[in-house]
Amino acid sequence: MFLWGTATAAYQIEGAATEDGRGPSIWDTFAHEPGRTRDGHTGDVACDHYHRWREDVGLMRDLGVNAYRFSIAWPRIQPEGQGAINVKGLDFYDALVDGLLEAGIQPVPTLFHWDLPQALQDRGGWLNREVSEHFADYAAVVAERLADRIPLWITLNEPFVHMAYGYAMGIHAPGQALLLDALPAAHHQLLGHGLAVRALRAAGAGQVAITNNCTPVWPASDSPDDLAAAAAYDTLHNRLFTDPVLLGAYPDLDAYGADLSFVADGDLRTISAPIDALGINYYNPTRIAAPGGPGLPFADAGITGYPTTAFGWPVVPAGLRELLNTLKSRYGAALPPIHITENGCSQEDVQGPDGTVHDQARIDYLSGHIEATRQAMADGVDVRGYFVWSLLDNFEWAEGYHQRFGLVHVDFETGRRTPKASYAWYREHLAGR
Ligand code: IFM
Repeated sequence: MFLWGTATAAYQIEGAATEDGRGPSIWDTFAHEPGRTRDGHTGDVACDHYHRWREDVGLMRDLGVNAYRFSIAWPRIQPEGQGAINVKGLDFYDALVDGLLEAGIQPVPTLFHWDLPQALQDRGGWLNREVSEHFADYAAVVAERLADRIPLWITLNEPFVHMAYGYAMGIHAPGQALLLDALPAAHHQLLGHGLAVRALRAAGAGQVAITNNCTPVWPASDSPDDLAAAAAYDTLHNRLFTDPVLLGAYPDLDAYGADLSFVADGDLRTISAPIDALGINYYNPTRIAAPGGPGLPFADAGITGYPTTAFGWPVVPAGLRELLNTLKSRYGAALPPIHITENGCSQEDVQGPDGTVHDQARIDYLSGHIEATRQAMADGVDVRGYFVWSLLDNFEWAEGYHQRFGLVHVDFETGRRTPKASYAWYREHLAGR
């Protein structure tokens, strides 16, 4: 059965940041530091999904999706990131999973969507190899409770973005700007993934996947310098997180002069434990030129000539077909079935007098990308699912509540949910299948 779903993440929607024993995460800390997020927004309340989850499951049931990708907040399960288990945290997700199944919706949990327990950050976060082992222990705790009802697990969400924005550039939590010294945070996330795959299997989990955020990389010209820069960027953004998982080897990182001494014997064997699916989050391609000076071996050349989202991201549905075909040719038989675990756009949504948002641009975005997925499947790419980002308008990280991605409008003062025109469009699309 093809999975048609929506996706969310814990810190972006749950709120209830200090309730029922939840410990602080790096995002609680970061968002409360002055100047870190736009207008000082935090996820303290967010969409209040922790209290309103039944209503949200009802919205999905009426929408007609057969799957829901959500994330589990590690600090709800282990407030200190290791050791003591908070049973109320497990109870919350247990009830959510049962509620979804009763509504005919397959639960697809992600174990880590960036909300690392602060106590582990205090020990270095993902720069510390030990965190990989704590992650596997946490995965086992969750799976022991839920594995009997979960068809598909996702270990990590977008380890590239977490490393690049969180550890290299300081735009996301934990707010470190280490540039290439952030690379151990890539390796330890991947090691955590591999150890978690083992732990999930031992706990009787069904299918296991990892979700990467991938981008087709377009060289700004055919000049050898631009081609080399594009290859270097492709290595950092795409291959660094997928080659070790699917091929058991890091790509050539010479362009970065990287010192990989943090890779221990046996790590790549652990990281490349077989997985059942690859999650792909696609938003847009990236155009890359040679750098104008010293520093990183690439420069973002920007893309013009396409419509843009409220974030300014170019809307290029054909990029998704290109990406899926590139993955197929790059990894061949090593490529497992793919789920598009996120795809969607922020728009300048305006509520009409009746409360409805007529978000035609979002409808165009989604229909274009679903068509691109269909074309890639016709090309021979094995795609098994498509999840819209996002069910609800939510906390968009450093942008706070300013970027709205939802099929459902959320009034962040009252928590009121109002389905948008795109919700009605997706419902019709699903009903037609
Ligand atoms: O909101 C994020 C999500 O958490 C991860 N993928 C991209 C989305 C839009 O920026």
